[in-house]
Amino acid sequence: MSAFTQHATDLQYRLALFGAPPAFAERLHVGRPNIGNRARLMERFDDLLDRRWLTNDGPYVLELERRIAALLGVRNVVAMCNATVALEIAIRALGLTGEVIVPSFTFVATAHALQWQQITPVFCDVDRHTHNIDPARVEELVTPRTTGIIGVHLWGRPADAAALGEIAARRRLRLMFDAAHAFGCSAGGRMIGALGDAEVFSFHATKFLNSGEGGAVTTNDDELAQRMRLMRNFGFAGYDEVVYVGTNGKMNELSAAMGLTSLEAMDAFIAVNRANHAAYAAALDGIPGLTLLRYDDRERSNFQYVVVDVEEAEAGLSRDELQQVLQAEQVMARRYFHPGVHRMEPYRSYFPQAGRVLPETERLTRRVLTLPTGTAVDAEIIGRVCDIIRLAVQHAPQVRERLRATAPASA
Ligand code: T4K
Repeated sequence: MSAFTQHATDLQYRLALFGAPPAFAERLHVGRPNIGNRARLMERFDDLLDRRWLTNDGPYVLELERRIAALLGVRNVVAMCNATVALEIAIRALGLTGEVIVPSFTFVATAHALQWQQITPVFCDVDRHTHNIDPARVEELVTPRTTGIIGVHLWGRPADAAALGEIAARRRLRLMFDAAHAFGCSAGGRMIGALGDAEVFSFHATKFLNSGEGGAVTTNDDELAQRMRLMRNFGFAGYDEVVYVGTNGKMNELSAAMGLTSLEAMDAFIAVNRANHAAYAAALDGIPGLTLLRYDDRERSNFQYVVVDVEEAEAGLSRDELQQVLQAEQVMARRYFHPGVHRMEPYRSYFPQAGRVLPETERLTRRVLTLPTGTAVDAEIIGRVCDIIRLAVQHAPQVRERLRATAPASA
């Protein structure tokens, strides 16, 4: 048998792309929810069913708000049905209009929450290393129509609140943060939650703190909090007195019960995520072209995202090729946040040239791959995921050839 045939035979037994059985019998997801103490959750469900109080500022919602406020060291926590509605309400309560500066390297909801209210998101480039909005690029985007800036703490790593705060104060803009990823994380040693005028957290099933669906706005501004409380409840100030245009942004009791249970397991979730991150760091070490995004040791982090940067020239495979290899093995690695919000509708029609001023965003959306973590994953699984990656990179030319040969004709 020639060396080449031997090679091909090996891969045939080792990678699903070449016909081997997938490494995992079931799909391994990036966003597998962490549950916490199931018995305690069931107790809470029983209790709320017994009391027949299911929503509208129920005791579990109030308890969740109180406990989050204490943990984050912020005066007000306004729980909501999800972070997208929380963003919309915070944006409206802050009086934002016209144009608001946001990164494009984020989940689409950050921009949609503005556009939904006829406010134009003006996309700002991000920093190559932090992946967060680049304060040096913000000021050139300010126009007479600009009313605010929304920073995103991407992957739970804090945006530069000091630099953004300085610009906002000087240009008389409101500043808020999309902190959807950042529950339990700190900035400059203080828990994220009291930065800018308001911060918005997500408690979606895939998030670090999970209430099924849910979110919250946190702020030290009591008046703003009061406005948001009214807005999330149709604007009702009493049984039949409405003082604002409002919506229904309330969190229900089942979600709050889940959120409280999740909150109680927070330290355990962090320990698992941290260990998973360390296992990835060890297992990916030395694979050419792959760099694991690190969390700052001086800050508190939830380690909820395992983010890998793929340098195609060194790995011999592009991020997309690596994703295809992994998906064949049932590892559902994700391309967050590809292709960038500016390349999604309606923004790509509104601003077809936006990519020209977003070179770092465009670069990252081609390189970043997010891998599975959380309580559904352990060091053994991570070892197997990384073995697949290592093997694929070692045999990059054959893998690339195989991918090309098996690609659908239209691709
Ligand atoms: N701002 C930022 C920066 C955000 O990242 C997000 C949300 C928001 C604002 C808005 O927050 P919310 O309004 O959602 O509270 C997911 C989440 O749906 C979304 O919440 C999240 N960001 C985003 C980063 O990821 P998708 O469409 O990419 O994935 P999804 O929901 O299909 O879940 C990923 C995988 O997780 C699934 O393929 C399977 C697995 N999964 C998912 C769910 C829901 C499970 O195993 N169990 C589950 O219950 O958006």
